[in-house]
Amino acid sequence: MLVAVIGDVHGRFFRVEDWVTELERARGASVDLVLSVGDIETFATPDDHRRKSTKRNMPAEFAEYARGERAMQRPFVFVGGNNEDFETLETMPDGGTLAHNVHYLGRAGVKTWQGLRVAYLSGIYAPTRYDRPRLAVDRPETTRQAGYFRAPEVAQVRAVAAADLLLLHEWPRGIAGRESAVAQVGARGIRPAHWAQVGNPYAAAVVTTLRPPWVLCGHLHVPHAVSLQWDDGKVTRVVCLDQAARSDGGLLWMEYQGSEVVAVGWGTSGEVAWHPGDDWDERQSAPRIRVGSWRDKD
Ligand SMILES: [Mn+2]
Repeated sequence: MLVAVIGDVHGRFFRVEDWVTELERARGASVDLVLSVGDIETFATPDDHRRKSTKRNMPAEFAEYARGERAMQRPFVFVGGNNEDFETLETMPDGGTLAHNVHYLGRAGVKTWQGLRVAYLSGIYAPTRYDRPRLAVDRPETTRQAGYFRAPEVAQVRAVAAADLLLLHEWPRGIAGRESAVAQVGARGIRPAHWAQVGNPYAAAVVTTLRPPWVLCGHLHVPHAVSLQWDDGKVTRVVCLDQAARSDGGLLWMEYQGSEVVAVGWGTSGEVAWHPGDDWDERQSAPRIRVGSWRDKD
């Protein structure tokens, strides 16, 4: 089974579908599942996109899928980011289908897709909202708060018994510049002075509780790879994806046999970057970084 993972789409659905087609040709296999780390922007009309999106210059390509003029070819399953069509997503806290093959997972929990147990937490952390109730998204001033996760959602995903994958939008704190075999490279798209503040501690707590074999996240638009070794011998491999502007760091593929990952690669070339037994660290992500690409608000 072949799974493609996509970084922040920000409306660029057409190129993402083209990349998946290229990947299928390169691997000689069809992609069974596309997982997205959020900030996809499923606005149903170009006008919605103009009015509601925080990314003014992004294409409103989802409108064609929403109108049924174009169909997503493979199941496309996403976790919410902090830039989304929240008017719609807030009506479906446990997830739902937005167009043929386009599925929102929901705010927090676990769901099984193609036999994989996918744990998920939508949104990013904001200290001013974490312990406050959600507000109705019925005016522009209440849009942004819908992109912040709340304490009960973190508790919900921390209670998940077992997961093959954890899908987040924002990085877990503690992985930028973390000591590793090639620590001097550490997330070099982000200035070392920022490393300690990158990511949020609640996502880190979820990772520590679940200890899943793989964690996938986006938000910062910086590719990064790091392994976490646990005291019980388990290893969690974290993948941070670039936004879907370039496939090199914005697309990752994982080949599964049963629930085991047997090969991983970046981009559409089909070239393998990792096999079981290989290290998973900055050597896999550093060549894909554009220095200085980190922007705070994405
Ligand atoms: Mn984001």
